[in-house]
Amino acid sequence: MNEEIMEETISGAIVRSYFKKLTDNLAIDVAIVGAGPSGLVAAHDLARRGLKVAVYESKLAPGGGTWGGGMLMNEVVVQDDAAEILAEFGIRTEPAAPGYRTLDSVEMASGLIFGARKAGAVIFNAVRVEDVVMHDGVVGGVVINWNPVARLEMHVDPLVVTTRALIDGTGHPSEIVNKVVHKAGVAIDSPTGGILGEKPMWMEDGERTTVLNTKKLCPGLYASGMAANNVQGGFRMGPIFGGMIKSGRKVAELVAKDLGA
Ligand code: 48F
Repeated sequence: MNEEIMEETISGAIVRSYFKKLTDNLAIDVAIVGAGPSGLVAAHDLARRGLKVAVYESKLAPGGGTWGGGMLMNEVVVQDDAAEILAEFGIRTEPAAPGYRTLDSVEMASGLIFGARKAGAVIFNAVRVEDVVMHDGVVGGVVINWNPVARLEMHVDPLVVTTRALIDGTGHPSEIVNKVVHKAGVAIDSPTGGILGEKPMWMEDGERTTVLNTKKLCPGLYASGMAANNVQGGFRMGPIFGGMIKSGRKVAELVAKDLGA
């Protein structure tokens, strides 16, 4: 008979399975920084192709800007073609106007998270990517730490995960591209070689350019979603999410092609 007391069984189970997850993901194919809609679609698509994918999300709850809908009204809008991608996750939409559909933002966030997990991507929440690994001009990994460590400004050294491809899905601040441009001094694939900065609201143009702006920026580094738009000087678009979803799918195709998957 197992004499171990319940408290030890439960704590031991968590510690052993978490450290297995961490150990299994110290050298991965693709790291995605930010569990917003573009990052989660990319994670789903890349994991489904058999690649080893980890998503790092600094907040406790993955989902990024999906949960709050428009001004905390928990409904969002997508175009018909993006609704087809959401349907692959089992996420339901309702017709709203010609070409547009609405959906419950909580169903979208939770459906994308569960879809990425079911496809095989691992999500590390409450983990912040604070830097990148760069060898000879090639981005080759992420430097990670607990987000509470960063928020409390504790002087604690990070750990490192090596990658074959890194996707900046951090949304408006494009934090990872910022590191590569400003800290590593790399000239990226943009009109100036640097970050142009996001423009104000223009839904139609923002939606169109989010997908166009989704690209490889330098060896080993890609950007998706609002991060891609911030890098290339695209317009913001608010609570319409088709561009984000299609950007996630596009970046996955680019990465998969480069990695031969
Ligand atoms: O911003 P976000 O939802 O990413 P997205 O895929 O989608 C943008 C839309 O939500 C919205 C919009 C739609 O029209 O304009 O803004 O581009 O999610 C980005 C996630 O990245 C996390 C952050 O907490 C958020 O959940 N994040 C940001 N920096 C880091 C990070 C970091 N350094 N390490 C880990 N996670």
